[in-house]
Amino acid sequence: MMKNYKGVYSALMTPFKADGSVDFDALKRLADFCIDSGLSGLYVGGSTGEGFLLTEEERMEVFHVVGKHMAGKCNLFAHVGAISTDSAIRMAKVAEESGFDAVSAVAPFYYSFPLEAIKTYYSDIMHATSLPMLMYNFPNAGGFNGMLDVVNSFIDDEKLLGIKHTSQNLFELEMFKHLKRELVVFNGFDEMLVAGLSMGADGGIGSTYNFMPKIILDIYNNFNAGDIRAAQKAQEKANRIIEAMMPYGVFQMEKEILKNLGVPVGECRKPFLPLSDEGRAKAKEIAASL
Ligand code: MN9
Repeated sequence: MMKNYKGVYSALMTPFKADGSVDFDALKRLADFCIDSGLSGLYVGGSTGEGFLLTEEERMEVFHVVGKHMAGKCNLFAHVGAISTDSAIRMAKVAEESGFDAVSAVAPFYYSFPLEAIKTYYSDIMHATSLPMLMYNFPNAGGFNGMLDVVNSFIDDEKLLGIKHTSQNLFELEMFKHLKRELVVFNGFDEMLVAGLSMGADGGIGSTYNFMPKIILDIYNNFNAGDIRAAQKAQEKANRIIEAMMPYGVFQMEKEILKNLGVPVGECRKPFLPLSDEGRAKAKEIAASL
C-alpha cells in the first residue's frame, strides 16, 4: 500500500549563520516549527532552500540532518535536481540513506538540453535508488516547457510519484492529473493554492508555508471540507501578505519574518541582496499581523 502523500509541505528554507555557513541547529528548529504547526511534510533543498547556492556536500548534509531529525514524523521530499546527472544521483543516494520518502528534481538547465536528454536524466535518477520521483516542473526558472511530455513517457513507471507544479498554467496541472489519477500533483505557487486545488492538485508545496502554516492549512482544510468560500477568504489573506512581500524579495522577507516570529534562520546567500530597511519594517509588520 502506497503511503499517502497528499497534503501541504513547506519548501524548507536553509538557515545560515552570520559567517555564511549552514546553521544546522536552526534548520532543525525550523523543521520542528513547520511540522508542529500541522504541515504534512517538508520539501528540502529546492528553490526556497537555496539549493543551487549550496555546494553538493552542503545539500547532502542538509538531507542527512533533516532526515535524522524528522525520522518518522512527517513526509520528506529531497530536491536533488542539478545540471549534472551524476551529481543528482549522488545526492539521491544520500536522500535514500537519510530516510527520505522521495526525490524531486528540476529539469537540467542552462544548455537547453533536448527532450531526450531530459528524459534520460530523469530515468537515470529514478533508477539509481529505491526512491520514487516527484518531478519539479518550474518552467519560469529552468526554461523547460516540456514536462507533460516527460511525465507521459514515464506514465507506466511505478517510480514516478508525481509532479510539483510551479507554474501559473493550471490547465497543465489538470492535464498531469488526467494522464494518471494516481500521480500526486502539488501546487507550487502559494498565491494560487485554492485555484490549484480546484484544478485537481492533491496539495501544495511552498515557501510561505514556512512562516504562515496556519493560513495555508486554513486554505487546504476548508477546501477539503467543501467550504470554498472560507478557503478563498484564507487565500485572500495569504495573498495580501505575499503581495506586500514581493517588492522586497520573497525569500529575504520570509527569513526576516521568521526572525520576528522567534525562529531565526539568518539571511539569504549571495547573490541575493540583504533586505532593505524598508523591507525589514514591512516584515516586522507582517509578523505582528500573524
Ligand atoms: O515552489 C515557491 N516558488 C519559488 C514554491 O519560490 C520559485 C513559491 O512558494 C513562491 O515562493 C511563492 C511566492 O511567489 O508562491
